[in-house]
Amino acid sequence: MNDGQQSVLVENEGAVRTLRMNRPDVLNAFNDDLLSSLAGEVKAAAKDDSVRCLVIAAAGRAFCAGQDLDTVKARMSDPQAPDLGKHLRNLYNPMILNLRSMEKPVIAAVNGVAAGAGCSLALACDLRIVGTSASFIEAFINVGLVPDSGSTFVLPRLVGMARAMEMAFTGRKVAADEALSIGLVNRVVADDDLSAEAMKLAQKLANMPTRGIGLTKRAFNRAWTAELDDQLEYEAFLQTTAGQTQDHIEGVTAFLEKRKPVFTGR
Ligand code: T3D
Repeated sequence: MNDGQQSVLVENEGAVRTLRMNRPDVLNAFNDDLLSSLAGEVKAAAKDDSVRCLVIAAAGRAFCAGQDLDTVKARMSDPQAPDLGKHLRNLYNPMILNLRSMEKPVIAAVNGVAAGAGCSLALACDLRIVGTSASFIEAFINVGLVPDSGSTFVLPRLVGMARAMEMAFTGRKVAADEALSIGLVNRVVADDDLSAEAMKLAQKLANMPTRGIGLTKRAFNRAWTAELDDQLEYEAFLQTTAGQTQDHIEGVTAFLEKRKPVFTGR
């Protein structure tokens, strides 16, 4: 059910696509409609070459309160409903993998609370620019669950194992200033400036060498589990590809001609 409104609003501005979660009355909690729509739009943006930067944002006073607990309660009394693991495999996991693997930058523009899978969603993005109202809660434990949708993978890599465990064990709220100080977010701005600042960053990234950013993202993704010698070889492998892009030629030529480069993403 979509509550009679579009659960994800799709906005295009130049080569930037914004996907805005739109269930503000329940702080954008994920029912299946919101989740499958968002997952579908993430996949579409990944495939669409005209999109050179993706922004995940939200309507209303919060980013996302995670899984809709009304639907969880309903599933508890339905013997035909998928178990929690199946639900993750069917809906959340493909979306998280698409965010991590798409070869273009993804920005989370976070206002208000990002809790549970909403926190994981923000963590799965490449960069997080947040309003002063933003907060992050690994809320899973508050309902007896395990952090999912990639939180156990990304969170310790961003903030270290001790902080990640404390957040996951206690389910406490981490406010924007603390999130910045522990490396959970990239930048904090005034709430009123969030959309404009996120768009400014997105437009900048959308006009950078998209192939180069995509290959860089591939390298960082792999570095999370690689050994140094393998990673050095992988960098060399990727550089062969980057060295054959039009944007590489344009970047070098523009520098030598003392003008600003015009990157096309190819
Ligand atoms: O099978 C699977 O899918 C497993 C996957 C699980 C992944 C998960 O995400 S588990 C974690 C689920 N999320 C939570 O446990 C968070 C629950 N919400 C909260 O703790 C609080 O709402 C917040 C800390 C996020 C915000 O608090 P506050 O005081 O700012 O707002 P509020 O008053 O609690 O919420 C406002 C409304 O949104 C309220 O509705 P009402 O009373 O105005 O009609 C509240 O019920 C609703 N809401 C908030 N979160 C959820 C929600 N409704 C359904 N599900 C929610 N998660």
